[in-house]
Amino acid sequence: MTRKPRGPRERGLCELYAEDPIRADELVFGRRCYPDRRGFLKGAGLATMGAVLGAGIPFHRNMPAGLIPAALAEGPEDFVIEGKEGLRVLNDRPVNAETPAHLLDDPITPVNRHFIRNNGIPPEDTSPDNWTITIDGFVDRPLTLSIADLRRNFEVVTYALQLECGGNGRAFFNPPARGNQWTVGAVGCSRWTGVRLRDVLRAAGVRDNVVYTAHYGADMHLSGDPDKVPISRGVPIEKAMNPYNLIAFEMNGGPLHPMNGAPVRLVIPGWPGSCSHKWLTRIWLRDVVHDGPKMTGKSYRVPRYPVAPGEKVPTEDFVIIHSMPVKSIITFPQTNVEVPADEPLEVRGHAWAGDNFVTRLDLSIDFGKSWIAAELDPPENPYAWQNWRAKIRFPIHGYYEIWARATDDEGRMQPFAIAWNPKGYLNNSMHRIAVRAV
Ligand SMILES: Nc1nc2c(c(=O)[nH]1)N[C@H]1C(S)=C(S)[C@@H](COP(=O)(O)O)O[C@H]1N2
Ligand SMILES: [Mo]
Repeated sequence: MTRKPRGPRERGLCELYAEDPIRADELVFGRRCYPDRRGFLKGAGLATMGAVLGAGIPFHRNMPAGLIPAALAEGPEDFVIEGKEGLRVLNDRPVNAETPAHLLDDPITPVNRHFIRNNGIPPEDTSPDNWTITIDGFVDRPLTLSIADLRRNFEVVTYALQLECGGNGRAFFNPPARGNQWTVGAVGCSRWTGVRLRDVLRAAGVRDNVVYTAHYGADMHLSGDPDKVPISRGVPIEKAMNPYNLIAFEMNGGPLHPMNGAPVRLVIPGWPGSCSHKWLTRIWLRDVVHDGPKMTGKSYRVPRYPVAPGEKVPTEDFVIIHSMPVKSIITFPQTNVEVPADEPLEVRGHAWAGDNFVTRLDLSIDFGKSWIAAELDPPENPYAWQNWRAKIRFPIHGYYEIWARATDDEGRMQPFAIAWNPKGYLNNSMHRIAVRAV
């Protein structure tokens, strides 16, 4: 991996805007940042905004006051990870990299475009031959299985499964939340091949008192201390028994990328990505809610009631995140491109909804005044994301934003505003991209 020096971006650009809006404006106008309303819009009237965007804004009357044009919300691409070209690296220790939206255009995410979220240092030896996974705790028959044992003793299945980090979208929180400043690209849907977690747990004999799984892997704590565990999460046993959870040893028909958990990982789709343990070595069945690193405190938890932005919330009022909320992404066109005016253009992307299905996808090009229903495919299998497309015509030349809003089978929609929470999880506000019709 090659890397350029880390800049102030690690703080998050919303944070920079909060602290020094003038300086932030300079950065935004000079480079591209994640602007917040304070600096940009204070002095900028419609004419200035049009000048910055390089186009007039036909639907400017519908623009909500204080709206930051999506044209300015793209991140930099500074680093390269082998086999992950084009990903935007947010951190190199541990390695964290997201995929720009337009590189997620494929119906199934190629290995080189699947995001990476590490909490520790990945193992150096990821050869499958001597790898084993232990199932222990409250089971009738503790098992230690090689990858060959998994293939031999259990039905091998392939599913397209969407995986999203619980912190995807954190970059847009204000006040900012500490942690990786993911924009929209900590999500992917590859085809995973493996055995059902359920089948393996049943073979071990799950005792009646089991309430939770506990996952362990071969990665090392950032401190290098072998007695410390970087992350160990789990799920309620009812969720663990869902037939779409896999112990996966193939990604898109080939080996897993070393950064995505080679040679074998869990994929527990629809819940925060942190449940899908990489470099899997052990599943411990427990009679209490698991309390491993990043299960407790405020990790992967949200307040159990709505809170105002910036509000302090006592730790005991946080609850563990289960299903992820309904969400979508626009993958074509790429944000900030020129498109033809007065001609139909195909706009497309994906939508997903945790344990639920997506039932509709609507698009707006006039800042939410009117909506156009997209054609929405059923998922390839439950827990695959759903592809959608629509033909859109931009009536006159100028600056437009395309907004996408998915609705799930319980009628829940993506909001415009972020439901703020202290750790910056679950931001499912609508994806907005910018285009200039010429
Ligand atoms: N062993 C291990 N598994 C892990 C992690 C980790 O740091 N170590 N990160 C988790 C988190 S927070 C996420 S979002 C997903 C990301 O999976 P990916 O890197 O394959 O995209 O892996 C999860 N599994
Ligand atoms: Mo994550």
